[in-house]
Amino acid sequence: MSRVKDFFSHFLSFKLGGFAIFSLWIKTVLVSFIGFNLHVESFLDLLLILFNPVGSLMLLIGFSFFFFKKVKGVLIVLLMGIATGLLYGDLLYFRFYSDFVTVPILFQFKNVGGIGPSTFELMSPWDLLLLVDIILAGWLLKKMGKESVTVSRRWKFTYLELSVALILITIVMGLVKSPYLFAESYDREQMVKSVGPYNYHLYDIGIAATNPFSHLLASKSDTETSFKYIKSTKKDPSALFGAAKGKNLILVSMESTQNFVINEKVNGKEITPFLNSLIKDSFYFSNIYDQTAQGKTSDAEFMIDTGLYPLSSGSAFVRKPDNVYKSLPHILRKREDYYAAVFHGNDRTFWNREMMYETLGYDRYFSKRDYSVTEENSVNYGIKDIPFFQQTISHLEKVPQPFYTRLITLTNHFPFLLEEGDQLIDKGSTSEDVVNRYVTTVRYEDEAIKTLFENLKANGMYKNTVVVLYGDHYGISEKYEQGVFELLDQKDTPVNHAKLQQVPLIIHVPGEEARTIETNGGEIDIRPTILHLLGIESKDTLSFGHSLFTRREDHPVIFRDGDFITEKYVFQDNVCYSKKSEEPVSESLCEPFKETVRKELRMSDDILYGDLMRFLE
Ligand code: GP9
Ligand code: MN
Repeated sequence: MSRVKDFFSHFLSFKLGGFAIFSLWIKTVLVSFIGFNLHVESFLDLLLILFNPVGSLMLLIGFSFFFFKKVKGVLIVLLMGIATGLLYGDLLYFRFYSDFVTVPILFQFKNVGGIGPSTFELMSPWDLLLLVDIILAGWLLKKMGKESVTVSRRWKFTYLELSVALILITIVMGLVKSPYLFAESYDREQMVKSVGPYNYHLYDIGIAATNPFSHLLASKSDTETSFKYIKSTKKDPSALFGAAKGKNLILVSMESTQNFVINEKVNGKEITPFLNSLIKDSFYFSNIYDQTAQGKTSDAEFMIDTGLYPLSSGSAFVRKPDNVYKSLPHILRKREDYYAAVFHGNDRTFWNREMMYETLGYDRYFSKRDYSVTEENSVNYGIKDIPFFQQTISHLEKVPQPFYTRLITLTNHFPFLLEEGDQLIDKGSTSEDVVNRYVTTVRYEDEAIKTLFENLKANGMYKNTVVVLYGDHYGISEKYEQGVFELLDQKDTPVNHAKLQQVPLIIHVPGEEARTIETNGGEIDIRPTILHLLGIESKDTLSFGHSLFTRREDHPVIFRDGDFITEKYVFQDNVCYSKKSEEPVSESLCEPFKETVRKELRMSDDILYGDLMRFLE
């Protein structure tokens, strides 16, 4: 009892420290609710958000006296600055990405640059309020002059014990709320909501530091469970198995292209007239979802080439270029002696492509240095799509056949810039300028793809070539989505938001009859679909996804943050919605799929972190 009394009498004299903890707590809670827009589904959620920063903030401010006899006021102000800086960094990152930063992301900035648009654009004058308490603390410190609190060893220990106990209670409460909190640590919103932003960062740092050990500890026996599971999900081939055997393959990665542009008009004009006409002569998969994570374009490439899910944090291209992969180039070379190449007008190091393409087994990477890139033929990130395709064709003509190639477009990239002369359609007239511009860059990309087909017809390759066109990921982030809803005349609902994450997938096999295939699927299914058409059984690889010609509707489309979509339901931010009514429904309806989601993400991560493919023949 005397210990408690002693603690409180000390704490009362710990004025500046108490103020710091209190004000930082208020700020963190406000930023969590307003800035991170954390969804509160239950009373426990509310309690968690209110409670979870306390222990870590106490611990942080404790560093103003843990190693000293007296409390160091200046350190308190400094620590307030650090905590506020961290919180503000998180806030800016969240405003752009609707996500929380991870350690690997910080390391990948050298490959991809930091936050895309100018950081200033993400700031608001209201943000200055975050400084008010620090200024006040500085003023208090000045007023206190030489006045300082002496702290006993005993008080230090009690304080430390209390802080750690509060952190532990936070974690236990988090686990009560979500028993799979750590198994699902890829769900960063759930993590931040449960343990708070500061503990989340500590956990993330811990994971990043211990990841290398998975590689050391892995052995061949670790591949068995995954093999068993993957084999159990295989289905019999369809009649189209081998329909494109031996043909050349061209994959076109359509930058930031979402499915909503297909058959959509602005001022009476189609946004994608060429793709719309191509669909009438191709397999069009109309319910394919973007499954990429922080690795964006490279994640889409990664899924297609390896059949693995992307990493939950950072890009696998940047983080795992030294692994062994049973990639498409390797498989196609071994079975059918295909030549593999990638064409892209950007720097070789972007997304660590140069290194990763070698690992994936590409024979050649035609990058910026193989193109004539001038100021006139460039915009935004680099060479415009029309000159890009024109120059690609002459490279392609020299490549040995049969080939497996990927052509990566670039013009339709945020912030969607294009000179007037290249704008072939009116800008949109929504309240979001980003969306209005997006329409014009997509229209330009469509024109560029048309030139690709014209060239393939002109040089005779067309008849013997399968062209797979896919949107790599969303272009309009949640921040600007309102504009899309205006364009489509839709309501901003969770289910509509989920549907906006669809990307177009068109597979053009010359001579095959057109078909629109409405099966739900994702980018992870592109590889097995291609292998299916080429007539190659891929039973000996550790990879996920299903041929879209035979994919079963009871298999969920899995997103990297643990969300998923099934035939009838959308599971998003831990809420189960009915696709039909667009309303939340009982969680038990989504429950049966969760085990599959956890299992696949976990296995895919184990394969990547343990580099398990090195154990396969
Ligand atoms: C850059 C291009 C765009 O080379 O792939 O990258 P993104 O930002 O879309 O991942
Ligand atoms: Mn991209």
